Amino acid sequence: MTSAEPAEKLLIPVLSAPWDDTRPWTLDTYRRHAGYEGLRAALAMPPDDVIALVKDAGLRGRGGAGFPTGMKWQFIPQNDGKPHYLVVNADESEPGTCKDIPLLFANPHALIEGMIIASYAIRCDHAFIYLRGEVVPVLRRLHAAVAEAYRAGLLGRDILGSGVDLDITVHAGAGAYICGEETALLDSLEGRRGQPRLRPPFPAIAGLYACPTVVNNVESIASVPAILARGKEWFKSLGTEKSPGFTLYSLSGHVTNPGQYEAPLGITLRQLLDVSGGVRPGHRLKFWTPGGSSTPMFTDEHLDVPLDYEGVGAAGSMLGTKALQIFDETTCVVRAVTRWTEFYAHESCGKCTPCREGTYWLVQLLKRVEAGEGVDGDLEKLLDIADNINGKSFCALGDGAASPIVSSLQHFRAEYEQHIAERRCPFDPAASTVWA
Ligand code: L3W
Ligand code: SF4
Repeated sequence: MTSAEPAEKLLIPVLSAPWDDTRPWTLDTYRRHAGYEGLRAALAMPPDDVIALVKDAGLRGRGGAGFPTGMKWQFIPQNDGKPHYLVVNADESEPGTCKDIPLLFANPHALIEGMIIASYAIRCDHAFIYLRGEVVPVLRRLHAAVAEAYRAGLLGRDILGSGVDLDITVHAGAGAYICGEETALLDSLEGRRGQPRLRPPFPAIAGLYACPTVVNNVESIASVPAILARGKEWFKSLGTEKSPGFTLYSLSGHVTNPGQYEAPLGITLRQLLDVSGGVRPGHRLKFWTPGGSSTPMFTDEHLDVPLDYEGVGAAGSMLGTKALQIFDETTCVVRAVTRWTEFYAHESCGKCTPCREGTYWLVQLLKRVEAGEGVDGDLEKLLDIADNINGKSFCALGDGAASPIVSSLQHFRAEYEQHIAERRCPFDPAASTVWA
């Protein structure tokens, strides 16, 4: 993949292929796009071969951490006499991340087909979708698609005459970001307050109701049918050697055409901006996140970083959820980081002291710097608090809260200092359309 290729050739619609078709959420439309062919291929193979295929294809988790999906499935013990569960993490809430919800709204059968395949592979007969509770239209659509799949003999007893059984329960969360952390999600699904559990044991050993459980992101599971239908070599021909395949990038903020762009892993922001019409007219890129606000920010120096797990990691950040939030030169970085930090302070579950107390103090300091009331030493205090959260919190939310502060001070320390020295914010808030 090179910048010399025409922009539109860089896109590869797989999950998004039916999105512009008539009523793409229906079974009929999904079938017109080869829907449920991957399932037929899977049911013709022994379950272990399905796991091996997904592992050999190199599919990596699309929820943020990039953990190999097939390997996670392989961790499920066999012949242990316990029920096995599949839980799909559809609690998409990371700031800037908008790929699972649009995928579910437009194409719910891709997830359902993937869930049947994954459940068959790990020998599970009851799977769950934990959906972000605020998105009621998606909840309704998922319920309708699951009901349609039952009517078509794709769920329930003896799926397509294979002897395989599967029930799917759709569960709506109650609006807490922390319930996107896999063990907090499991607690919430069990009816308890959603707070992270100590790991290990990982859910693969003791997950839902203390039974072996695979927790996968929506996009990870929805990507499986195409691998079964088209083969692992096709999948590996896309992307990079260590990050193969296609994926959904969400572009938001100061771009001409925000939205979801499906492309091979390893594409660059420069190429995605070419496809999406670029930064809004008359403006230039100032900073951006490669994977949501939890991932260290990049600047215009990082336009050619390959957006795969290794490329982004080598450049000092994380691919995360592939949420590319774009900010132009009208954006005050202190203001942006303050808004994100308020989010983390609000969403901190309170279980551990570094995050519960630290995020509160970060907000107090940031707000006073933003308001032009900062004093000498505030930036050192910010870094000190961030250092006491990072790597010392119970779960990744704490690290995510520290990340924008550390990276923004690394790239834009002079802008913070200007707020303190001039005792005011040097930016016009009305000029930036993002942070109203
Ligand atoms: C069995 C082992 N399983 C690891 C499994 C583990 C999990 C997966 C990845 O955080 C990141 C975070 C956010 N035996 C295992 C094992 N596993 N070792 O592999 O685990 P881990 O700990 O590397 O990551 P995590 O705790 O799942 C996810 C980042 O994603 N993020 C934001 C995410 C937000 C969303 C959203 O809104 N949809 O996903 C952004 O960067 O910071 O680093 O399943 O059980 N030995
Ligand atoms: Fe809760 Fe924050 Fe600690 Fe995670 S890091 S357990 S969200 S207090």
